[in-house]
Amino acid sequence: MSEPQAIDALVQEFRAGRPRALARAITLCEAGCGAAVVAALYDRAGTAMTIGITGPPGVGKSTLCSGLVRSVRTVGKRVGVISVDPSSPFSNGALLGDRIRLAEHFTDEGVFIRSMASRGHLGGLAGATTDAALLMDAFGLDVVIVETVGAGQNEVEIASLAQTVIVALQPGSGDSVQVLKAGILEIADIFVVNKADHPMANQLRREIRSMLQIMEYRGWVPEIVTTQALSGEGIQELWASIERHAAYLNESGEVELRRRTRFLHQVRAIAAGRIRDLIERRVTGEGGNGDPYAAAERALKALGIEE
Ligand SMILES: Nc1nc2c(ncn2[C@@H]2O[C@H](COP(=O)(O)OP(=O)(O)O)[C@@H](O)[C@H]2O)c(=O)[nH]1
Ligand SMILES: [Mg+2]
Repeated sequence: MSEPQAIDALVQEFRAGRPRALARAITLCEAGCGAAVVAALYDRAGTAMTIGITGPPGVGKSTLCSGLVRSVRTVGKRVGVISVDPSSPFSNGALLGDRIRLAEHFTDEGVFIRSMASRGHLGGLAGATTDAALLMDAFGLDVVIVETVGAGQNEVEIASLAQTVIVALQPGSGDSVQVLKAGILEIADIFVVNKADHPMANQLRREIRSMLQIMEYRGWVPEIVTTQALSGEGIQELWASIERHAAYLNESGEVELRRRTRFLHQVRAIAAGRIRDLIERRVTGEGGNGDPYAAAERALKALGIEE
């Protein structure tokens, strides 16, 4: 089979609803070869509810995911989960944790679980993860949840990927204030204070609330939900909060704004990734000698980019 034929066959299987085709399509995107598949399936996407869960390692993101999956499944909807491996020294442990926490859903045909490395072809979440979320949407999954460790760039990127961003924090960790400062306040739609069985849970709630008071929100003001993900306590409230936020997005028309922002972000990431690759190849070819400004100028000129 030629490559276009193979893509056609894959797209057909995907349209027929075969989970294997979804898995293979995502693998292609991870390898940086997903453009044709995404192009063929793009018009099917746009109906899924997309939820991002971010926060420091160990706060209970995967356990929350698992609880949310349960909530979604009880109303008979199909759900996809993408766990993003931060490619850090934590990564193996984190990935294993994600899989253990989600284990009860592995045999459920209405649940599609995928772990991914965040350093894909295009770098960051913007590449393969965005494609994977889009493909799950196009596959007809009703809800897509993306779990990422809040480290650096990811927080901001998750905001352009998900309609509803959940920031999970845990009491007594001391890093909550640090986390709150690092651009999180701007992107969180819902704060989860997990591990409410911890004695400092109320203090964390207060900390978050006072931070929120400093912000000037227009429209949606982030809600704070307290959970014990392990026992399932508060998960219903979290789901209710997610639904309120979704309703707000629809009623206010902000859903369209977010969709456009996401589109722009994707286009920029894809184009920037291509340019980066081309420049890298060129500079490597030159051997990397001499004045870097002049070398950059030559590389841009070779790409036909001039100011
Ligand atoms: N005490 C307590 N532990 C929890 C709770 N939720 C999750 N955990 C535990 O916290 C640890 C990290 O959870 P995990 O979901 O893997 O965190 P992640 O790294 O943010 O995905 C696991 O041992 C969980 O069992 C909770 O509500 N209370
Ligand atoms: Mg996890």
